[in-house]
Amino acid sequence: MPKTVIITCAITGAIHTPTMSKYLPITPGEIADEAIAAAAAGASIIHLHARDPQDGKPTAEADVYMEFLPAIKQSTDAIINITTGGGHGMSLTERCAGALCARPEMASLNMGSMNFGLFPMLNKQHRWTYEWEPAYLEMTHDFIFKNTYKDIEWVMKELGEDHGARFEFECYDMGHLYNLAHFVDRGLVKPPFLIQTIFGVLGGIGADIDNLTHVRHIANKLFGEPNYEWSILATGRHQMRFGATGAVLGGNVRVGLEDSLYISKGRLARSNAEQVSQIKSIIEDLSLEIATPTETRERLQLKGIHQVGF
Ligand code: KMH
Ligand code: ZN
Repeated sequence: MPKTVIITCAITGAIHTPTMSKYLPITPGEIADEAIAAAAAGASIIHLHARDPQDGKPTAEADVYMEFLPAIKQSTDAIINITTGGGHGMSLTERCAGALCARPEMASLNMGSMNFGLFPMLNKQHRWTYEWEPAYLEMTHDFIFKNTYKDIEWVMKELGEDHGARFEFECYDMGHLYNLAHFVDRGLVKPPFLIQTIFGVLGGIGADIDNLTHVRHIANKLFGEPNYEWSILATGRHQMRFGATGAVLGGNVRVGLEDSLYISKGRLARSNAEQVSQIKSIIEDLSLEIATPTETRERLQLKGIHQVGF
């Protein structure tokens, strides 16, 4: 029997800006509503960032996270996964402030330093609602998303060892898989690993299906099932095609407005739940089943909803 497919939904992220889509959730209330609806639609993991409620800029304020986390916990049994990637331009401690305060079951962990180019999106828009938006995108022309070995070790210690969080290992390129294997060799992280392989970020591996199969092949060699759960996310228009192909190849899938604002060519997704419903029906049309939060917790050996700090 094929395994059930774990759907992660990344609700708002720090890549898109408010002018790009009126459906991008900004305020704590919007983020909570979108997360609850995505969970009801079939997502068992909810990946979260926070935004300044006034202007939608990614924020590091733990207080803002605390305005939406309890509501999501009360209304769903989905697993809450908090970013340690934060927003572009934040320091590592700023990036981790929400996760350190909330001590979630899961947190993201970015597996290498890299270029992370958002500036091509400047060409898609001519009028911006907020001044920070074009400046934020432009800044990525000369920006390194810094995740040194020391940074990664710090997150592993502060969140993993000290608070029992398990990680969504964000791997944007082949080298990131080898970085994870290095930490496994040193005994700093233990299986099972949720390895989120990411395609289509400018600065990471491209959204070519040959890369998808190659990544799977190398991950099997480095980690081998059942030591890891493979998950796939692709940006923008590649989102559903990669999700569907990944599911066929035995993977789990991430969708959400963090990664793509669209539901089909030229059509903005009206909600995160719309993307979750779409990938769920693709999965079910393939005669596969989606995982429940209970199954996901068991497979990833998570500490449980009662062990969090919110
Ligand atoms: N904010 C991006 C630079 C994560 O959540 O850990 C990367 C990111 C990944 O959002
Ligand atoms: Zn994220």
